[in-house]
Amino acid sequence: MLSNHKVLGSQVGTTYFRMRAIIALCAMVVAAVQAEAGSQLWRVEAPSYHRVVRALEDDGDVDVWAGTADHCKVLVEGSASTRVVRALAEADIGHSVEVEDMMALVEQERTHMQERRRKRAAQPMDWTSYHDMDDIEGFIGWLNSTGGDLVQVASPTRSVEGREVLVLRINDPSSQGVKKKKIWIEGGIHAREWISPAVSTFLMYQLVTNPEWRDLLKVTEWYIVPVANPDGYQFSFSSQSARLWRKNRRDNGVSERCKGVDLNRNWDFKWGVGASANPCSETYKGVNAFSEPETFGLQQMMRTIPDIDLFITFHSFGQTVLYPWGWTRNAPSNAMQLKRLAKAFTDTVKQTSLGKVDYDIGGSGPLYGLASGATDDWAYGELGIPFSYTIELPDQGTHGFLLPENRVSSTVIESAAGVHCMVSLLANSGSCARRRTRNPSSIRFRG
Ligand code: 0X9
Ligand code: ZN
Repeated sequence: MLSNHKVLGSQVGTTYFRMRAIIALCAMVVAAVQAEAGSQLWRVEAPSYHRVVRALEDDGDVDVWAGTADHCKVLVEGSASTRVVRALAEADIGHSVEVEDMMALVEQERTHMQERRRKRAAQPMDWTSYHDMDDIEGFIGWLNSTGGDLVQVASPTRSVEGREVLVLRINDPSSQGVKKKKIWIEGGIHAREWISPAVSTFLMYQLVTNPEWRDLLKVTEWYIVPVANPDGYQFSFSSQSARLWRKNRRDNGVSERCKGVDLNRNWDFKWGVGASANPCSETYKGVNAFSEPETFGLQQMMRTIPDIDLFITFHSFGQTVLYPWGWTRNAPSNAMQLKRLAKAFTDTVKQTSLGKVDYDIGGSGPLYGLASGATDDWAYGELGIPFSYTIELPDQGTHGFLLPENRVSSTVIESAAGVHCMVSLLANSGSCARRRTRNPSSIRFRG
């Protein structure tokens, strides 16, 4: 299955990178959770950080999907509905039902996907549809053999269910003697956010196959984790009732419904603030920081790479670039620079989408409410990576996690352009470099 003849040398733990033959994943037989009928999306007239909403979330009665300063959107299962109504009424908080039958939307998505699949030629990977772990693993195998010296594949850890958590290093060994900027990209830590692995795999594809990215590769080296939560991701493909799964697949010894740890509450930085101790909650932090093999293994590998310059984790949804901190509302010391680099992303996306896709920028704590144990805070606070972001990909809530497949290609293209600009600016090379040659037509002559 794995051979060792393409081993990365000095600065990274050598056991990590191994030539990887294309292997089919062993089909995991998963006992599907039957989501209760009657899951609804509610608008609640209080922010997500309101005491009552927080308590309901901690108890696993609601799953907070989005929010502003005056309201939030929460998913409520049929069986929890009476409890939620009572708790909101007692606190005099209004609510209304926005989506009567969430499962009907999931079913609609599935039907569309099946129709598209029937029409399309047998094609293992593309960015006009979503792909499960089999397809992604196959694609990584293909990239590894196509990319030659540019690509190395590491498997620093296995998931709870035994899947490999893969990391691709993309580096041009022919350009030596340059101090390269190091970029770590994380995708798919939340299972249901399918657009995230799509963007991460597209970035790999661009770096390896697109000549326009070659100049950037002379001055940068990349580490890309396409799916940090492979068990949860694969599970979310397994049935309609599993489509909205967020956590990993840890058996917490409670019930099928209460499986899983939120891997984005499990990193060891101010672990526990704004996260739940209840296994049934969507934001369950685990029994201790780094209790999960997925997060533990990834942090171990990240620590072996000195001086990472930029960290990005792709999530959805919300169209927002978030920078630290998430554990406090205080601004980080280099907030100005963080905002500036974030703007390179958002401006480029706006331009590439011809004005259609507009992102917000802000601190995680102030914009999304306090939540600790996320990768971005750990990367920034523990590793000292100066530029650390969570990018909440489209949309702004129309489809939410169920972003239609016909939005995949535009989203990956716009996001890749945004990342290209950020990295060009950081490495001072390429499309967004600081010292750009002036466009002669923009030079004005007097007289
Ligand atoms: O809550 C999260 O984990 C992220 N949002 S999501 O809707 N994709 O689940 C935001 C994480 C922001 N970062 C920190 N809170 N540190
Ligand atoms: Zn997420």
